[in-house]
Amino acid sequence: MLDKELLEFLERFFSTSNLNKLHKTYGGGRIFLSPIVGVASGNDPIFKKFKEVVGPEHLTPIEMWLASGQDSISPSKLRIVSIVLPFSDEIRKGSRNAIQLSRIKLPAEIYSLGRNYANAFKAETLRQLIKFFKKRGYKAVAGMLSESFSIIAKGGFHSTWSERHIAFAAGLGTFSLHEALITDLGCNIRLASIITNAPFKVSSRKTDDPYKNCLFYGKGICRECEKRCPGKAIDKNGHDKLKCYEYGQKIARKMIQRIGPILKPHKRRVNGKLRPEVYPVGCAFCQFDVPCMDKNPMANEYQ
Ligand code: B12
Ligand code: SF4
Ligand code: SF4
Repeated sequence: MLDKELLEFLERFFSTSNLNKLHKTYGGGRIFLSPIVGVASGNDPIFKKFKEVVGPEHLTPIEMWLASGQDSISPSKLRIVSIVLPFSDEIRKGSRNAIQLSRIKLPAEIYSLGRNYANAFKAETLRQLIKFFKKRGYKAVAGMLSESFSIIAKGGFHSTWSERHIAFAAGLGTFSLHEALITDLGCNIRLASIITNAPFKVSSRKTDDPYKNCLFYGKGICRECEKRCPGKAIDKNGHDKLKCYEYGQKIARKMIQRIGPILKPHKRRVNGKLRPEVYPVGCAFCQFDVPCMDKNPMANEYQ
């Protein structure tokens, strides 16, 4: 019953919120299509494993719950609802209009705008969900909104709450050659999550193999993401976060000159400290027009 109410609530919010709309100069259409959700249990041992595979700073759900000011509770009573936000077909089609400058390839402006507006919409979705739970007598906290959330930049990048790992725990998908999570709705998505004491049914994880949904790891074929990456950040050994970050910075410098006045600012905490506002505009060539863009290309292997 609660599961149904949650999905209806999200469906309504996604279709009515003005924050889920592009700027009118770009047609004012939807940024995200309808979401899907998965649920993990707070006592799933995988959350302890994440301290090894993400980093020791990565918080378990109970640690994030307590760090966000909630009272003590048995981890088995916590549920972590992970949400997949798929980009609209309009943005996916529009992404074919990449911009080739003399020295750099920029994503289509419509993608950069959608990616930039995504942060405000995700944050508002989580604030509305906290109210949704409160109204029904439950408590909820969102890692992304917590002061305990920080990106950790030490040589590479990780964080105290990795949405892809949370989504993996909730059975929504697996990692891949380009490192994005490939879900049933593909990899061209964004992710958010919320921790609650509401008694949701836990979703079953269809696989414990962290790379099952990628054609390269599953069948040794594809590597389309590698071909499409203008930052040379992907090869057969995986994704180079530093090269990816540096290419993204180059894009940001050029894209802000083009669409800066309609971008929204975003505040990030890095290594525990709030940084000055930034205007994220993304890149994501590796996620467009690839076999895993809007589906799980290994779905047949699950039967
Ligand atoms: C830091 C960061 C970055 C960094 C580093 C990215 C990275 N891969 O970690 C940089 C700046 C490079 C980056 C770039 C981008 N990012 Co980013 N980023 C983040 C952030 C803030 C934290 C990521 C994090 O904590 N990583 C942790 C590290 C450890 O993850 P990892 O190295 O990939 O983990 C590997 C190991 O754990 C390994 N593994 C080994 N053994 C085992 C065992 C088990 C059991 C498991 C489960 C895994 C596992 O599998 C993983 C993959 O190889 C998240 C937001 C969030 N709070 O989660 C967004 C996020 C990951 N980014 C996202 C996106 C969309 C992007 C971009 C496309 C940019 C853009 N918006 O246009 C690019 C794409 C880069 C890419 N190809 O992945 C999305 C991902 C959506 C998706 N489909 O997965 C996120 C989740 C943001 C969001 N809220 O939606 N990002
Ligand atoms: S494009 Fe192909 S190789 Fe790259 S992540 Fe997707 S399925 Fe894997
Ligand atoms: S986000 Fe851009 S630079 Fe990073 S891996 Fe994807 S295509 Fe390459």
